[in-house]
Amino acid sequence: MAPQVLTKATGETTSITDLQFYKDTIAGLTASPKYLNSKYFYDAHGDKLFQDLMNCEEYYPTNCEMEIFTNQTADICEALIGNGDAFDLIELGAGDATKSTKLLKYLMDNKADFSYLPIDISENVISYLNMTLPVILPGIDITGLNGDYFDMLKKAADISDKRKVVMFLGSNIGNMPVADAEQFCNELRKHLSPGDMVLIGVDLKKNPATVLAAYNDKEGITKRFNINLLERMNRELGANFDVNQFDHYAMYDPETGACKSYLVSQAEQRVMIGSELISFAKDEYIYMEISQKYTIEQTDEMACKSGFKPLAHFSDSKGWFLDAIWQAV
Ligand code: AVJ
Repeated sequence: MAPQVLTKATGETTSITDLQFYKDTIAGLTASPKYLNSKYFYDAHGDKLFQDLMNCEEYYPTNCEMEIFTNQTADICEALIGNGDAFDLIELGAGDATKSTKLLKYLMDNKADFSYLPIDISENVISYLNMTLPVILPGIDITGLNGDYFDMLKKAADISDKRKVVMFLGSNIGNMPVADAEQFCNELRKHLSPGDMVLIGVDLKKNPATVLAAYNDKEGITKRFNINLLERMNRELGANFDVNQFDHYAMYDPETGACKSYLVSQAEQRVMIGSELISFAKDEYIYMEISQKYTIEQTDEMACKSGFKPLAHFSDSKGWFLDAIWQAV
């Protein structure tokens, strides 16, 4: 994207490489109540903080899904291979692909006929994968795509007409409220053909204290992860947030399965973003992220409602996380 020049109130200029980030930020911070989109957490700093989170004691989803992919690799892969027709293995939000590498290795070892197309919103992630995966998995056919999921899915369909297997792991689906998740599954189905598959990772409802602890870790990594978005605005949009004036608040509602994160203004304060003045009252919050939890039954329902048939369920030994295979009907 061509850099855009933003003139600040002071007359100084900053160049903005991501105009959509700017527009979404202003829309969210001028709304009432204020909100930001958690998809912007993942710049290079955010990627690193998420790595730290995955290694932190309370954050269980990654370990659970890793256990599933480690102990049930063959069953999962054989289901995806099906009758053996060539396929495009597309991964939405690939991250560092640690989990999918388990599957990719099995597929390579068993000479499955597939191409791997990781899609990620982070350019940083895609260039990393394009560079490192061919070293870890010599001979892998990989084409990393940097951009929005559905734009890149369209591109993937243009590249080849092979059958598609779409992976959406790590409970990334949880970053949408339920209605949006249903809408997302409908949209995903529209980009696929009958027989195509989805491998989706979903964090399950469980002891509320366990869920809350994962989003309210003692070390404060989740807090830094949220605060990083304000720092990213300072870096990329020339904003002047004093991040010490914000605290992190996480909550989990076991009835709805919604786990939400907020940043709360510790004082009455004003922030400039370009020429835009944003005022915060003391205790005013910014709604930062939802991490929705489901029951297995709810995920089956979501599949059926959006034109898929649930084919298989894979769970970890604690029953905390689900990887499901859905087939487009
Ligand atoms: C990467 C979206 C699955 O919601 O659990 C971790 C991101 N946020 N801690 C999640 C996250 C706070 C994570 N996902």
